[in-house]
Amino acid sequence: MEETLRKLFEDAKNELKSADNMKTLEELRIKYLGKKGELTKILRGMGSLSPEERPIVGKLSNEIRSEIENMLTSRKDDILKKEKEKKIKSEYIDITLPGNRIDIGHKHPMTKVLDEIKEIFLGLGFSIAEGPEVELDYYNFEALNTPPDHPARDLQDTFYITKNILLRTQTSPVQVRTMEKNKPPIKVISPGRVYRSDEIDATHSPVFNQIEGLAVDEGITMGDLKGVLNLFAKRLFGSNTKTKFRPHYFPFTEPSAEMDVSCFVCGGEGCRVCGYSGWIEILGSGMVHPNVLRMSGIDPEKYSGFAFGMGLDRITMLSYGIDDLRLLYENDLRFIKQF
Ligand code: 2NL
Repeated sequence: MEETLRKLFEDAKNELKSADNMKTLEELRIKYLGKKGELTKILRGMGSLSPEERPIVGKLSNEIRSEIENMLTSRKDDILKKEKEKKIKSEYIDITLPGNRIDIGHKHPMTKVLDEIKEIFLGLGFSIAEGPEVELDYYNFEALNTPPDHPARDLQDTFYITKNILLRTQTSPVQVRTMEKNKPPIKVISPGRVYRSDEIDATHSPVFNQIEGLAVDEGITMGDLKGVLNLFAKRLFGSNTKTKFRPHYFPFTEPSAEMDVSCFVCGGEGCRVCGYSGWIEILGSGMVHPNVLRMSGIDPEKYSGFAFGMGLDRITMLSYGIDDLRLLYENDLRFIKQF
């Protein structure tokens, strides 16, 4: 019996040594020391021992029990310590590692160009004026000296809401409202969405963006117009940019001119962007028609002004070499992310 006990002790020692988790350890405790465990099983046979042997076996079994208990405790401490180390290791954060890059958004290419243009005119003392996209026919056409038979008034081109209410086709109405409310000197630019009943293609969209400008004061001349727009072109497209003014017609300005800039891609040599002409048309402009000043309550005998208008979509496309207007409105991230 003594031998059986010693064998049990050896087995227990070996098994305990290789136990490496709490579950196994608990199973071993039950196996050896539990109520139905190995030790109890052996001690049941005590009855058959002689009175001399009994205390010896009793003592031995007690020693074995307390040895196993000690071993269990020390294994338990080891395992807990190891598990804790493992946990600490797995949760360790190296705060010196570079962080995960977060995809932050950025400005739409058209917003970038708009910001640049605003900055240029703000620097020249212009303020920014905004107004409604749903306008009265009066502000969009009538106050702008646009005769009823002018092609711009074609019902086909304009989104009319009622006979007198429409979606603005230009941002001039904002400037008319500015003239009505303010005395000269007036220097404003009016960026904003405008609408035309166009079929969508690579260069047309029923909604697009325009920036207009207006300066009214005593003694404003075509020289001021050219000076301001020259400087604008150099700031936006680079200091080597040359400008060219070609006579044109707008109902709201007289005289009127379109401005071309020397091609900022080829420098005037001729390339695909400028259609091999060396020049790119950028904006329309002119001296504000006396009728327009008068209708907004400004005396054309005392004051004069210049005005201009440009398509933000077109300028953005030219600046970034974008060949399809629809790309600016689809907001496909694969496209937008390139700017
Ligand atoms: C173009 C041409 C232009 C104006 C807009 C304007 C505004 C007032 C009075 C007179 Cl309140 N004129 N605006 C003048 C000339 C041209 O736009 O091609 N736009 C895309």
